[in-house]
Amino acid sequence: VEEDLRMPFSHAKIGNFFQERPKLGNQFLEDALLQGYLKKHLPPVVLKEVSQDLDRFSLRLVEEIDALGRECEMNPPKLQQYNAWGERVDDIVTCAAWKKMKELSAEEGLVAAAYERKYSSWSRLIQVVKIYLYSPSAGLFTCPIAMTDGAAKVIESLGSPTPLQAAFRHLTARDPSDFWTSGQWMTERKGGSDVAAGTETVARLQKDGTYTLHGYKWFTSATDADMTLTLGRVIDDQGKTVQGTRGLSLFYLKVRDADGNLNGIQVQRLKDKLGTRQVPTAELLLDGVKATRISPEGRGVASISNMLTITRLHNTIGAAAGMRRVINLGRDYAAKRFVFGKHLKDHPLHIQTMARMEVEARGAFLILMEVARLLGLEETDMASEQDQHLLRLLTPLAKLYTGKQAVAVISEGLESFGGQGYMEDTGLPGLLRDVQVLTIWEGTTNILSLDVLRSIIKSQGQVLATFFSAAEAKLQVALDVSELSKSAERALQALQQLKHFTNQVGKEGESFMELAARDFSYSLAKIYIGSLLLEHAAWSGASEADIYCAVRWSEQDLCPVSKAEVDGNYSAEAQALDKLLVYER
Ligand code: UCC
Ligand code: FAD
Repeated sequence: VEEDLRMPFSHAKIGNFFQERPKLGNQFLEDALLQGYLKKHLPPVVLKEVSQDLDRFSLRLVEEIDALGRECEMNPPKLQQYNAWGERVDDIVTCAAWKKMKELSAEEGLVAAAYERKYSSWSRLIQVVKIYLYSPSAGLFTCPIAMTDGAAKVIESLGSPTPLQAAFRHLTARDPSDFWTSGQWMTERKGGSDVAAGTETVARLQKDGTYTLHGYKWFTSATDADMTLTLGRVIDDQGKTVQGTRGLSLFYLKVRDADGNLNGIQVQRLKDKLGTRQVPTAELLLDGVKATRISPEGRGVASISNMLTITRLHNTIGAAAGMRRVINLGRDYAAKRFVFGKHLKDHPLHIQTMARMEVEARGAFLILMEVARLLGLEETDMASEQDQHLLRLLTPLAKLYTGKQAVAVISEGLESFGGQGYMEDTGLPGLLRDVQVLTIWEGTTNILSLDVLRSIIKSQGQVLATFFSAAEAKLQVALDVSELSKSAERALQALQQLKHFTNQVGKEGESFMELAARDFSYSLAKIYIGSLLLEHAAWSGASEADIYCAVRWSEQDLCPVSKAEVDGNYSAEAQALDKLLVYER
């Protein structure tokens, strides 16, 4: 024994110190802002019932679901194209944990809760909170959940016509044996952003009024789905189609027939991806797929936009939840890791770094709640015209802003574990791999910045006017609280700068606003999140941390578009110089 103590690294020994690992705790109970938000907004009876469910579900996450998520990561799907006898089968083989995720998603009502409307206008927000807790443990099953939710929304908004009633029942089922997931097939080789120019798929009318689809879908995620919504161009007897967005219609199809055979679909290959490896994402040849047209001819994009609203909200959930998870694990680790004579949590510089991450994560959470709250109002016919305008604007805004910030925060989060943050078997690198996609799918940052402009232009400025009055009303509340008044004033100044900027726009050339779109969207997001943080901090039940967070947020440049304009970033000259800079050889 004595010799062992003297020589800890001899023979088979590998030293006596083993770092205690970060532990996943009850994510509901550990989330002060989430608890505060629910307390502030939900009626007490609803709060009590919902809190019990979220507490129970969070325990299930720790005890069961988190390990399943890890299993999905370790056992990515495979494509079995041929069977032993050489027949083409195109089976997408997923692991048992992925299948279990489907079952428990139904059991927990992760889609159903939004459509049962048990809690009236709060139903949507409560569903979103549950998925927010689930997301980082879900092994990316949140991807099919998002599309399933989006498909249910499209069907509901079409008034659940007869051929779709059964599909709606399956998408919103709580019985795992009845539950269906949906895909969302929009992207073709020529374009995922420019869907109008990129869609080559044609739809041929059949005698019975259905269609057959012929085309090639370049990205289809969670392709093990039961059904999908997709876009195609109706082709007439002369073989002619209408080009552009006016030629696109929306179709519904089942992926397999009653015997389990693929419905005119060939799975060409599975994508080899940076992240989201848990999700089967495939290239599909549509070779006479039987489908039903569910939008008027030429209204495909407008009709699928309801799906985009939902999936973009889910993207925001993924971003906010990923940030929260890495911080919660990081702060547990900081209480365990001992360096330079004290725990990491006692090194002020380390905690400053984490506090900055926390500010971003809290901002993302509040804008997520705001979109969910507004959507809940809209879905229960309780939304005013202003609420609807705000929902249209904040949906792309929240997606583009939080997606981008989540990449930065989660990257910083990995660093907070030092070398261990880079080690696959800690499970941490997957968080970073998976977050990168949030800026790309469901519309890239630039495309969504242009969508923000589209929403403003289409409403003839009403969307923007609503934004100004909503942000201002929130800031006025904070103005009356002494600890917050200076920050509220700063945010009001930023709002004034933004107003000034938008008043100038009319005088500028055509490309000016296009060049300003991203900075403009960031300014809207920063100001609105600031107003949400300040409003929350002004609540009588707010904590000292809530107040500090709101103050910190307001210290940043909340209106970057103004400074960039003064610097001439959006001029025709800058446009030419940007090109010169990028292409200099
Ligand atoms: O990427 C995918 C991933 C699947 C996985 C899901 C996971 C979710 C998160 C999970 C978290 C862990 S699926 C593919 C997603 N693809 C996109 O997002 C496409 C990106 N591109 C765009 O968004 C473009 O802006 C397009 C495709 C919408 C532009 O198309 P058009 O045809 O050029 O657009 P138009 O002409 O501007 O719009 C046509 C109509 C107009 O209505 P009308 O005709 O009444 O004036 C628009 O107002 O569609 C309406 N519209 C919208 N309405 C267009 N966008 C919207 C919108 N966002 N909301 C409401
Ligand atoms: P492009 O449009 O070629 O964009 C390239 C770059 O150009 C981007 O930075 C973009 O911001 C920029 N850009 C494009 N147009 C403009 C403009 N007008 N102004 C300024 N900048 C511009 N699609 C589906 O339909 N279903 C799915 O299930 C699905 N799953 C996916 C899963 C994964 C893992 C990934 C990575 C993608 C998936 N996609 C899916 C596709 C995804 O939606 C598209 O890749 C995305 O919308 C971008 O389209 P694109 O690839 O054609 O890029």
